Amino acid sequence: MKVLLFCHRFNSLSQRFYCELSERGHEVSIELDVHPKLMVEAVELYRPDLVIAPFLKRKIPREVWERYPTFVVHPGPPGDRGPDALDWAILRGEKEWGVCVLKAVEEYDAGDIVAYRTFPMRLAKKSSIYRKEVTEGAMECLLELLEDKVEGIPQKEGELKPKVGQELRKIDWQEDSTEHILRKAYASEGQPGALATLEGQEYYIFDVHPEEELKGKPGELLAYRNEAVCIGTKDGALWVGYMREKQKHSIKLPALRILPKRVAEKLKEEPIKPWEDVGFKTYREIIYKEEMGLGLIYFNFYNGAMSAGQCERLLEVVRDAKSRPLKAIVLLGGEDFFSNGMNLNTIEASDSPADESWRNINAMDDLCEELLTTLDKLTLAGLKGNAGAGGFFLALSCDLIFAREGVVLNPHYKNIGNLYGSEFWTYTLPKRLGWEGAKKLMENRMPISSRRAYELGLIDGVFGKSQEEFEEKLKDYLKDFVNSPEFEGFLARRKGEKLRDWSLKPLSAYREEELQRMKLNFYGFDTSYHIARYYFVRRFLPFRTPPYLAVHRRLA
Ligand code: COA
Ligand code: THG
Repeated sequence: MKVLLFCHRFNSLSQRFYCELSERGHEVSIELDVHPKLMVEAVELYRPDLVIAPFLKRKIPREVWERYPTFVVHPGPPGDRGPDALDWAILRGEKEWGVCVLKAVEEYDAGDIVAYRTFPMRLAKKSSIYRKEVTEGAMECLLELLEDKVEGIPQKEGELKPKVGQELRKIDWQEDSTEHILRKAYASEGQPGALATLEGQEYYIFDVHPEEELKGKPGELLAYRNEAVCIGTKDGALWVGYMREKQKHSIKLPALRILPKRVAEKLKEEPIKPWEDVGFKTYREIIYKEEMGLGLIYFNFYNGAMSAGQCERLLEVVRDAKSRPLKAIVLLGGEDFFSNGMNLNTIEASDSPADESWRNINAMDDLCEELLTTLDKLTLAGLKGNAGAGGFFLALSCDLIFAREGVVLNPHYKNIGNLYGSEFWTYTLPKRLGWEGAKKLMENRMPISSRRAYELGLIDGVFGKSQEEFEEKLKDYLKDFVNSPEFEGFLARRKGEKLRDWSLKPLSAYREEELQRMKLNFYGFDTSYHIARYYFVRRFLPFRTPPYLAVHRRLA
């Protein structure tokens, strides 16, 4: 079939739909929501068998849904309608929620329901519910839709819920309990953020975590840890990891970088070491655990973006693990993302983005080098969530890579202004795919599923539907493997192979060659990287669908 996807942005759900459809043999093209006229033009150019809107805010014109079978994904159960479905569900404390695929009609979300799933709600960030429960549910609905045995059921009578305004999201430090503040912030996570007043100034807050030890006056800044700040509430305290200034198109940054210097400087540090086992809820950036000879490293960096400082902190933990009596070092990334590579936001906000890019990529490379040169232990990356660009190649610098089913990978650097890329990809990628295969993958610039990556030989295994199942299976496999008779032989062969490779061409030569090309991206005449990053971090919407997404526009 020819499937056209309408998206507000080519976000994680749209990418998952793209992978699952194209890998099942369908031809998929994408039209971003730029203007209703262009949506009509897109179907006329492409003449699709099916139109699906996985993530769309604007109305699909009548000319489209009258002539082509057209379906929308709504992140709510039957009977629910409107633009901020998950936001309402979190604010109202719904116990059960869902996702529907419905037929597009004139009225928003009022068409027949062709498939739906329900799930128990967690008290969690909107973006987390969206990336896990909603995405998995929507995928199952999509597969039902493709099987074509679907009989629509009429959407229940229900009024269209309006958008959630800032009056419901805004934090009232005097009145709101910690739980209420968490709900407001969770319901607003990702976009648009919840407004909060700190030291007389209003900010949008993100990446909010509960705190069970520290206490302080409501709205009072109490401490910092890494670059997050702890704030008192009327019944306790909480942590804010990221903030954004109030004006439009400001950049989300670690909280400590947004607060005025005079405020930040007065805060006292409340550090926790990665290996410390605290028995209460609080904010942790990197957690290190040991289990039966395995060194497990978790790093929950917001949006998977790794600033130079975060790379350095992670490097230190990897170095410590290397010196421990372990069989394996296991990188487990964060919950929503494994990693998305260097942090474009902190780069953009620095005094010299070119210098900061250089610092960040070198910090990423130091981390990869430390992993690559681990010869007496197994290194392994376990991808519970998505990975892209340098974040994927960070995983590739480990001996083995396993991923959860349904993970979406962007194993290339093309999407931010044609970066050449580093992280030793010129060493690790051709080893797995050969030079031809590596080149093809790098030039493709579209996402692929973990399953496809496994078929290509890019990763070593795919299993587990949920993150819990994935992590459990991964640990079980590893505990067997590191104690099996084959293990020492595996390590010895791996070591021999690496040393042979590096006697032909030293690892440092790969790094230098890549960084020479990156230097041109950062400091050269072609400014595409700086321009692409400028628009990316400010979340500007595209003013046209790029031809690499819109197959129909390429043919035309
Ligand atoms: N450096 C810095 N930032 C990076 C990065 C890097 N290297 N790599 C990725 N990121 C950031 C992106 O900027 C983006 O940030 P943002 O959250 O501030 O926009 C984020 O990582 C990943 O975003 P994306 O892939 O676009 O989104 P998503 O699909 O994973 O989730 C949601 C975003 C959940 C907020 C959004 O899709 C949503 O609101 N969904 C609900 C939709 C809904 O309710 N629809 C109803 C019908 S209208
Ligand atoms: N039918 C058609 N187009 C659609 C949907 C549909 N486009 C996507 C849409 N479903 C997804 N769901 C919604 C539901 C409500 C709103 C947006 C997307 C909504 N939006 C405006 C707002 O944000 O305030 C309302 C103003 C406007 O219409 O411009 O309410 O089922 N054909």
